[in-house]
Amino acid sequence: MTKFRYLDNKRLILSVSILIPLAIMMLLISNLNQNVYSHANPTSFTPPSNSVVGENGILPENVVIVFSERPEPKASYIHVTNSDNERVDKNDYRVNSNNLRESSISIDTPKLKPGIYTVSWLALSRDDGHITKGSYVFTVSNASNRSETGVKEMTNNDFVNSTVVNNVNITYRISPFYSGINNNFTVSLSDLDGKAPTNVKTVFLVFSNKQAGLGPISAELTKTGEGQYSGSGGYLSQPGEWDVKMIVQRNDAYDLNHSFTFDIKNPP
Ligand SMILES: [Cu+2]
Repeated sequence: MTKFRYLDNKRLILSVSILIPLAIMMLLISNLNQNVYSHANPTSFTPPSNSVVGENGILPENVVIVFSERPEPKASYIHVTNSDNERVDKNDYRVNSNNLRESSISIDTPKLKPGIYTVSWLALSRDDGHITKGSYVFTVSNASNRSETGVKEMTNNDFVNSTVVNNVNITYRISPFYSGINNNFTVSLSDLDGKAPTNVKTVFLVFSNKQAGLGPISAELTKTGEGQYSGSGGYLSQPGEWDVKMIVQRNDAYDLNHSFTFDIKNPP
């Protein structure tokens, strides 16, 4: 009995002495992988984010997304939806056998009427097992609706709100504030003494519509004046409730973060 126990202990000590360094090594390797690859992030979109297609009569037949890591085809997806949240893709998600980081889906092109389309994607990385997701929008136009007939006659329906975050006044406006069309987004920043802050690097708006399963859709605004940041796009591609996160990145200061929610309707 004692002899067996002695042997067991010896075996235990031996296995621990091998397993612990092995576990530490594996931990180090997995950390290293994370630092080098950091999830399956998209590196390119076709059609590109916020692009206008169809003006020359040519419609995109596929949506192609290239990632920084290999998406697992059984668990990853791309969905393309119109502004009524109807799928306009052919549900044939695949990964390119010649480039395992490139995934695509076919578009049912007869369904591509002029309007705003949302591409929503999810990628389970085969390289580190992490899930990433997001959305972006593109516009289908044609020669006849190029001037977006009807927009000018729309009644003024702007969404305007103000807040103070870390002693910075923030006023934000969405115009004309209808879903499924291009909206203008403006953010105005001022200190409590009314001056424009000089340490602002970038202003981002990140849009999500949980009911429709859209987002996060990220939009970087452009500086258009002292303390003025704006951009335009079809980010609010569908009606309903949207959550928006505003992130103001600053030099030598923490980000300013502000979240807001609203309900948006289709144009009348
Ligand atoms: Cu990762």
